[in-house]
Amino acid sequence: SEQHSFAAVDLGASSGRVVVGRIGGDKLTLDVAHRFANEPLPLGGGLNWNMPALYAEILRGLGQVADGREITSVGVDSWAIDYGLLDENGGMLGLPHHHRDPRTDAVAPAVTKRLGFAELYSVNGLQYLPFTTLFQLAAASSAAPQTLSAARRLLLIPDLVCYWLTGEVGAEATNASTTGLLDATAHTWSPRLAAEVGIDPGILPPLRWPGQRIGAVLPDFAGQTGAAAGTAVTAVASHDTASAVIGVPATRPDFGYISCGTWSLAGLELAAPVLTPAARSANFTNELGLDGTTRFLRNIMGLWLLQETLRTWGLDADALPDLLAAAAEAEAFTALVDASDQRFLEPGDMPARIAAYCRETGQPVPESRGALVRCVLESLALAHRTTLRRAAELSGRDLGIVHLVGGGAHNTLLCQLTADALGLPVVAGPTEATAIGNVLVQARAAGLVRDRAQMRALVAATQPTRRYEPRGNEAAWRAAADRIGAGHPG
Ligand code: ADP
Ligand code: LRH
Repeated sequence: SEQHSFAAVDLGASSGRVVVGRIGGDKLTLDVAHRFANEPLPLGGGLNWNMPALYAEILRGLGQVADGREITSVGVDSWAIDYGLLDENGGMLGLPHHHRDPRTDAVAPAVTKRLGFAELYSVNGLQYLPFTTLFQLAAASSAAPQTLSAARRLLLIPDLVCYWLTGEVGAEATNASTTGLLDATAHTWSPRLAAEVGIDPGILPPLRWPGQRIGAVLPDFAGQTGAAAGTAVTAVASHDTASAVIGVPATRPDFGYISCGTWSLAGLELAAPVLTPAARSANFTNELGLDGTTRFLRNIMGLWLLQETLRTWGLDADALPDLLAAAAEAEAFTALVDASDQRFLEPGDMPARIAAYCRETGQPVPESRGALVRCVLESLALAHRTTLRRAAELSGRDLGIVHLVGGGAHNTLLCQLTADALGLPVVAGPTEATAIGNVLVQARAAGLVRDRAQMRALVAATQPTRRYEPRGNEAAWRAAADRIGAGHPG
């Protein structure tokens, strides 16, 4: 049958890529056309995203993709929560802030106290994360009220990129669900919460849904990229985690997923949100997935711990294989940290923070680099266990298999430790599940695939994965879990 090509722009917190996915019949192939680093830019004392630089890389990537290939449409996804503001002429009011910017440190607890966590949770269903859009806006409305009152539109990162490509504004719903301003049950903006944090609800654009046509690539950009003018831009599940969950190659219903990159997002796909007091006090989030599903999950610090450790040591990713080999040789369970602890959120000296954590909790401080990396990976595996088991309990669902997707699927030690910790098989891969989920939603809009089950079957049949069996040391992992407690956030 005929093949169609789709371009996926996928911006992760540490790197971005422009990917071409080809779909036809029972085939799905993926080709990473352009990969680029995503380096935050400290500007004016804060931590910002360098959106102009990222946009230039996106244009470069789209240019390569368009070169000699017919693209049916383009879709854009990125990390969630962060946003840009447009003025009345459509100009961007400063660079978007990074969610690791400390500007929300004091504001988030104060706003939570004022509005009440139970009340907030009953509306937006979100776990407490100090950097949720609603808290960032509260911080902005006290620190930079003029900027906020000059704003005519608030656009999340993928929506901002789509605006630059097409001139059309909108708020894609899966990503809008991470702002704290979306009603988790009604799937509409909450003007009341917007007003509570000091913004004009009118700056929130109309919602749009995965699969909807956004518009056509503007002629001047078509000129720059070599893309055919008029190429369609399609709304995908623009929250990268939502796209990653679509790209999970699950073939049975009792699966849990871990989208493991800079963050580790561990949870379940459910038919409806779980807004119970138990889910709230376990700090589980209810984000919106494809077709109105709920992504019931928690944020775990993820490979950020390892990235910042390498940066502190002055090493780059080339050093990973040797470090992981040393970690595999290091003694097991000497020190463990709570990989959800907010003290690890901001950029900084991760080995020093881990050492401080160990001292505070009466554990030995990892002495070698191998021991420290072991501590990080065991702590992540433990958080994967605690989170997924809790998700199953809170939702009354069975958990029989775990899919780990994203860059973390390259980390064989982490995958094995995760299987051991959970006592369940872990299927690792695809590493580019997010780009695949992006492509699949475009393919559905073009009529090439039907539903989530068919999308996942296609991924399972076409993409390489690796299966890890648990090595059966439940007693040791239970003891480790007892040492760290339930892994509650700070
Ligand atoms: P994000 O989407 O958040 O930018 P990715 O899904 O691209 O993140 O994952 C990036 C992470 O994947 C890196 O921080 C690194 O820890 C891990 N990773 C990537 N390639 C490898 C590899 N070859 N071996 C081990 N880990 C890897
Ligand atoms: C992962 C992710 C995650 C959000 C965070 C800001 O890239 O989108 O789901 O919590 O970034």
